[in-house]
Amino acid sequence: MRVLILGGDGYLGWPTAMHMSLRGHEVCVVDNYLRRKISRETSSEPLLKAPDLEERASIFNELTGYYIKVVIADCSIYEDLSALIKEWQPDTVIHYAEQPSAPYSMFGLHEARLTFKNNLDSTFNVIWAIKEHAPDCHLIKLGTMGEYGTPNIDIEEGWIDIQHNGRSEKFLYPRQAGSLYHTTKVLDTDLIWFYVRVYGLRVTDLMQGPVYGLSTNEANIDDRLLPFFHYDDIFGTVVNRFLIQAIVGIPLTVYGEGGQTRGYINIKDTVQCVDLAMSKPAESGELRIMNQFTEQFTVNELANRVSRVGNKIGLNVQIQSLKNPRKEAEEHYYNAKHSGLMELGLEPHYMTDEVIEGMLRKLLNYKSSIDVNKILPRVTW
Ligand code: USQ
Repeated sequence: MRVLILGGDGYLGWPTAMHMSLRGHEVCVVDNYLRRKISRETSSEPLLKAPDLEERASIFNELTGYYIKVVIADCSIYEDLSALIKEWQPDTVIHYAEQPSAPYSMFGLHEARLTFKNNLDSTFNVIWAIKEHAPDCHLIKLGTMGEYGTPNIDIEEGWIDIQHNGRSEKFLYPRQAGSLYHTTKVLDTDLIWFYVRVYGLRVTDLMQGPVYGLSTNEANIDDRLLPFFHYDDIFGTVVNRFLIQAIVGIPLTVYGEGGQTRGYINIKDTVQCVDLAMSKPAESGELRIMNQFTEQFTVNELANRVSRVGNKIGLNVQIQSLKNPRKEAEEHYYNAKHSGLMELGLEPHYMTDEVIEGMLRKLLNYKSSIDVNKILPRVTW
């Protein structure tokens, strides 16, 4: 297949590109280095400096013989994206080209506007470019479990049947996000659903929970191919942050009561899920929504696991509750369905003690690169 990956430089985009290329697909990645730029601007650089996208692709080519085409372009500029889709005629577009951080989106007006414009414009442009130039192409879009928030009822996979005054109808599951970033994903879903209804596009929207992990099978080939690993308060997700805190001896930063429950996924499974969605595409006129996580934990459970494993291997791991910098429920009901991807054949990599130990041991090699000033939360809302 011809696969176009938007946001191909990112934490998920780059490993996906390598995976698809090694599977024999023809892969083109697009990125405008926005993530690198705003990481620098907020002093939130990743643990290891990654070569730029062209260098990454050429290292990958030297080591594997496989070729990834690189285009440096901004998906929020319609003319650029549309010309690429017209010329390249992808069978699948994987859309990761969004600003992914909740704290960044809540930093201030500039960051909020950037998130809003970038995320909505990119999604709008990809929909239009596909509709105009490749209407049969399958769009795989990364949504987030955070679109649903933490409702006091079970979370379905995207859709819910509602009975009202003796009649029934199927609707998008109600959404109530907890940050502007998450809200842009809600708006994306509505936009996509509108265009699917009107123009019969084929779309899979993957509602992903927080991702963790340093590497994938493909990135293990060489350290220069590793995805970005953020542990800062803005781009670092909670598990990756706890791992780093365990290594440098900063008490694990549990926000508030720590009863916040989320569905977590190993980065290896993100790549696997996207591959499965691509191999079994949505029908024309279908918005297929699947919840992309493999197991759910509270923040306290995560902290206890990391601390138990860290202490077992000789680290001195403490846990400390900080005043929650976010407005979110700290004790709540949470039961989210996630059978769609399992039915497609997902074989999960669960967060076992061995997996946590493996990540800690690998990160210990980079201990001297950790900047302890990047850890405590700076953004509140
Ligand atoms: N948390 C802590 N301590 C920390 C960091 C986070 O207790 O040091 C808590 C947060 O308050 C939250 C939970 O851990 O309750 C998850 O936080 P997170 O920073 O790992 O995840 P979040 O901000 O929700 O966003 C991340 C990704 C985003 C993705 C989302 C999936 O950055 O791109 O969409 O995970 S989800 O959370 O399901 O919406």
